[in-house]
Amino acid sequence: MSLTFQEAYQDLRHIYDQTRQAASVPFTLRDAERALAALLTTDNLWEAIRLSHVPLRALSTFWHQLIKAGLLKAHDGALRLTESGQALTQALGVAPLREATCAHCEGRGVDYRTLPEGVAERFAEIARHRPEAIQAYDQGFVTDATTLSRIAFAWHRGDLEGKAIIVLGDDDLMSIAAALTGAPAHILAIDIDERLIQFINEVARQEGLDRLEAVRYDLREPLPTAWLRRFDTFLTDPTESFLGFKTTIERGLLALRGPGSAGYFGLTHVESSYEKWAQIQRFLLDHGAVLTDLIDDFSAYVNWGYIESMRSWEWLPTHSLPERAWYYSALHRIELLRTPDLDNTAVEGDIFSDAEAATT
Ligand code: SPD
Repeated sequence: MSLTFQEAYQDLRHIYDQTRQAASVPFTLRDAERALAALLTTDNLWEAIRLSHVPLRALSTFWHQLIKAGLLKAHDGALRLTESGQALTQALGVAPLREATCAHCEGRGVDYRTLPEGVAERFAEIARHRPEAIQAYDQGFVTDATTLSRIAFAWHRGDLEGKAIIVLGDDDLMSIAAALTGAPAHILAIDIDERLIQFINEVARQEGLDRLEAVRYDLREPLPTAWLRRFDTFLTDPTESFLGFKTTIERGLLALRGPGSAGYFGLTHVESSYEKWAQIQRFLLDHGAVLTDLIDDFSAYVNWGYIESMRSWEWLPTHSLPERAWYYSALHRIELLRTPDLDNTAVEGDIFSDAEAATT
């Protein structure tokens, strides 16, 4: 079967329109192209999510439309383009993806092995005993290599040594990794989860990390006065509903001393479209923060234990548990150019879901 470009484009355009109608979240023709390229690269559903870089809400709807049109088959955790599906991609000129990730740094651009001797090993031993990730707070922690690389990156950028650090939400145990380096002046970890607070404080006591403390705090509450404009650097990896994300970043900005202070956060493709990325970037610029670094796929997440009860499970056209990491986020660094003008008020409502939320 062969198709002209015009015919193929018309078919794709129809599926794209149906997807947009059915999903009612942002989805672009470029997203459709990325999703098709991923399907040409792998037949594993989780790998297709990782490679597509398209929010799962829209991606799963697109797959369903391809299946309806006889272009894709889903079976036993596998997604395979049919002969017609392959003819469509060929006529459109879509090519399989060619990953060119650096094998040594895994694409992060920093080497955590440059951290002082023993830090990585001590961190790995401590992290073995961490609390399980729970769905109630949208937890899902990153690999040890990721946490250590975030700290190496912050050090590399001059945001660690001699600095006062605040970690907003710390299931990734960034506060512990930072403290193990001995570089920061002080580290405060805040989290709503009492299990994490106890764990971090117990580690600080046992390991003699006297510059590290953890305090229970719900980000929906105003930031306590004692933490306002006291820190040089914030580290966080927020839940990605726009409200949850904005609330976390606002608290982080409020905690920073002022111009020259820096913040780090992660943002995914799985739960955030480029429209949401743009909304976040506008918010940051409006509050005096400039984006200085963005490294996609920097953070790799360990598969959490509630895959089958996350909201996107039922969107998938075929079901099998992932066997390797599939959920990644882009590391962002921002720096303040001026003191942000922000309210420090309580936030009401659901901070864990929006139309694009997929893993909560
Ligand atoms: N729900 C499981 C994964 C949650 C990870 N939260 C952080 C997302 C990256 N900003």
